[in-house]
Amino acid sequence: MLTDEDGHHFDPHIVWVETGGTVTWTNENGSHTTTAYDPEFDQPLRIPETADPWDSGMISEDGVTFKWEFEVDGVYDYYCIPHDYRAMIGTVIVGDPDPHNQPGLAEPQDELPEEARDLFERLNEQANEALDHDH
Ligand SMILES: [Cu+2]
Repeated sequence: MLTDEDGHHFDPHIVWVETGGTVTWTNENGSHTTTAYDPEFDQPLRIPETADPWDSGMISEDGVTFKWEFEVDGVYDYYCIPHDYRAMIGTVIVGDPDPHNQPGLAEPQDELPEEARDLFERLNEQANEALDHDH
């Protein structure tokens, strides 16, 4: 998670882990969250329906990490609460999910900020391509 002259980012934007794998986010600089797209946080659902959503809370110190273990195969979209409007969003692919019926691969909802919608279209393309090759 970082802020630079180009804006605010998760780097990389997409990661792919095994079922049960853990993702660790590290705050390089700035103040950020990693938060699942889930109605629990007043957002559209963009993670598997049976999965638990996560929210790191605000992380403002450099080097602080947040870890989350992913038990359910699927595509998970997440965002940074203060910077989603600047497209600070990311995707975690877990296991070997069926690309059909993944909320995380749906068309980005109209209520999402425009910059986030644009990036989601690109990330969805990359994720679909990766999963197609896999099948
Ligand atoms: Cu941020």
